[in-house]
Amino acid sequence: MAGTFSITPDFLAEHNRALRADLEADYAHLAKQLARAKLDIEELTDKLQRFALAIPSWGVGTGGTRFARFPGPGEPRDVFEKLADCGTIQQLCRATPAVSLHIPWDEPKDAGVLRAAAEAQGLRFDAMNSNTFQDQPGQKHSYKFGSLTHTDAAVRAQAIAHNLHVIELGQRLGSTSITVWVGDGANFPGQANHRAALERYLESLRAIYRALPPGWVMYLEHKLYEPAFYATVNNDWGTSYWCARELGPQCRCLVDLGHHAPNTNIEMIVARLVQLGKLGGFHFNDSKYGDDDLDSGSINPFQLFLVFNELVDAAQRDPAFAPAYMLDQSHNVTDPIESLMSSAGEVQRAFAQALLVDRARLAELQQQNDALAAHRLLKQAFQTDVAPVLAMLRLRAGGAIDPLAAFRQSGYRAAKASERPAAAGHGSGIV
Ligand code: AFD
Ligand code: MN
Ligand code: MN
Repeated sequence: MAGTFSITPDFLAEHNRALRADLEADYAHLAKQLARAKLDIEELTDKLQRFALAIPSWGVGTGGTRFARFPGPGEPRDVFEKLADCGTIQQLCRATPAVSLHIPWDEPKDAGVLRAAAEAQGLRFDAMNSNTFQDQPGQKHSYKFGSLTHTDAAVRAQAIAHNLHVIELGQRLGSTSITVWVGDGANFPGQANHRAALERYLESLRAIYRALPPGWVMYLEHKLYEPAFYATVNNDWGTSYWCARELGPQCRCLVDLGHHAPNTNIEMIVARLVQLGKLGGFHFNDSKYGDDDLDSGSINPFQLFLVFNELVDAAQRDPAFAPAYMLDQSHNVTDPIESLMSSAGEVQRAFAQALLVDRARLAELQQQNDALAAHRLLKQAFQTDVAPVLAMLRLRAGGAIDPLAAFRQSGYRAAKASERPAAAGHGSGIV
């Protein structure tokens, strides 16, 4: 169960007292700057207030690579300790009120107890994640050669049954969606029949889709490669779109920023999926070479901005447009809580900057084919320092003006290190 240390409201108030005057001055300055462009800072702050990002339960532990994992002190050892860390992130950042669970890693003994523990932390459960990319103790069939697409119907049935269990558990936890990502694919040309594997994938997905309760959404997460290095069954957005369309209205596509070839124009994929009515949600992270799972905004913040530029455009055309936002990162060399807080801020920042784009003016410039002026318009929004808005949001919502500094000063990690002596064998490895 969760330990006893938690950051107190008094500590937070003290932290904020020291930074408040500077923040107010910066906020007032930005308000003037934005007013010159006919933008109301309070309107911007209000729109951002409604932005929510889910934390992946597996993100609060140290990740790892195929080579090694270097655990940090005080890592959570079970789902309750993960919730405590997620609650702390939300306490300081006020942008992450939801947690995305991975089953069976987070399988609870009693769903009601887990749900109550989340509520006590001010958290709700976002998308449930099924796991058929590794074998679980005691399972009858191995996923070594695939799960939902396996050549043996008995293996497929086992993988389908797992997904049905995850949906049923999610219902008891108050979740309303499931994300299906499988590692199924091939390492050798000739190993698999590409068409037959995709047919089996769709057939298995149909069985899961039929079990979706009303109001639930199933997200399909495509991935170019890894763990299969020659071919992956759901390898790109086109395949993902086709499957989602075949399945029906309760199925949509999820875009993980790391699951594309280098230099792919991801914002265009986002625009296409929006246009086709199948954009479901995101896994935010950043990458340099592949599925690196680096911290959001650490490598290519402009790309993140351009993704949000499409999302803001979509929301303007359709006010009901509401994709699910989640972080999906692997923290190998940082304190995971710090990385998740910093990344939540980066995603919020990209959204805030995208909200600054004068869309009517942009449309005019596009109509006139004024390429440079149109580009400058986007750049101006991207280069605006919106940090005071993000900090003010946190302050007003009861969070920390500077979450990282507050976290470091609070002694949270040291307290958890003594409350949570390391448990052997925990951890998710590559995420
Ligand atoms: C994978 C995918 C997917 C999955 C996760 C598991 O991004 O989101 O749930 O990692 O760790 O690469
Ligand atoms: Mn992902
Ligand atoms: Mn990934």
